[in-house]
Amino acid sequence: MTRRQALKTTALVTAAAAAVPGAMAQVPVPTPIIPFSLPPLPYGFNDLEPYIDARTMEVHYTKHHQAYVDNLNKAIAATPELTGKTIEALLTHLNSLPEKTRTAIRNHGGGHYNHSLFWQMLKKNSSLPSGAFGDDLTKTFGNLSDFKNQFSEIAVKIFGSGWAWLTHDGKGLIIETTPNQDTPLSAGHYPLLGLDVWEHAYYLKHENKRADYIGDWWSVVNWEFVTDRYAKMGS
Ligand code: MN3
Repeated sequence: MTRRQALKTTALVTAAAAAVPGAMAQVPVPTPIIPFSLPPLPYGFNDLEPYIDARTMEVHYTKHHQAYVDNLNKAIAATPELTGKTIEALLTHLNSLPEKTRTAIRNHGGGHYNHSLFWQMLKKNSSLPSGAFGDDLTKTFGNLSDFKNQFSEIAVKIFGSGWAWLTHDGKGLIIETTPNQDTPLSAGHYPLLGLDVWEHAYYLKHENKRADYIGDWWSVVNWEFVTDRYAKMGS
């Protein structure tokens, strides 16, 4: 019997023993489940130039977002009873999460969720808001330019790191902000458009000039995605 055959035989015997209740058997180490991964970027790093530069896109996606994913997976590994839950389910019910990993999931899970949305909310040469979304946006904020002004004013004033959002709170469209990587989901709000104002999102190109970054960001907002997301709301 070769060593390989011997190992195979041992494995079979172990498996058979494991099937017998109470039998002394070594429990095989299960393949670790890695629940979350970096979603594919729907464009190349340089496709949003000159508004968002390639280097910022690359670092933001491959380093920052990847770190949120890795740390979220570590938190899930530490509380395996959460394995298989969607990111939306985890973030919507933060208070029901085990205390041990609640903060890690809030921060890193929030980072993963927010960035996964953020990449999809960017596109060069998008068409403008339309359909029911376009109508409701106008009814709530005035014309598109009025909305942009109100949103920009709120986003520029966020102290420290966080996000500005257009959400639906169950009654209508609102502009709101969240600190750090908190997400509107945790307040029961449905995010439609989000702007990352962490310095890592703009510092390489825009340095400390957040207002310039916001001005450039409007040129690459994917209104088609937002319009579509509004139409799918509640479904
Ligand atoms: Mn970011």
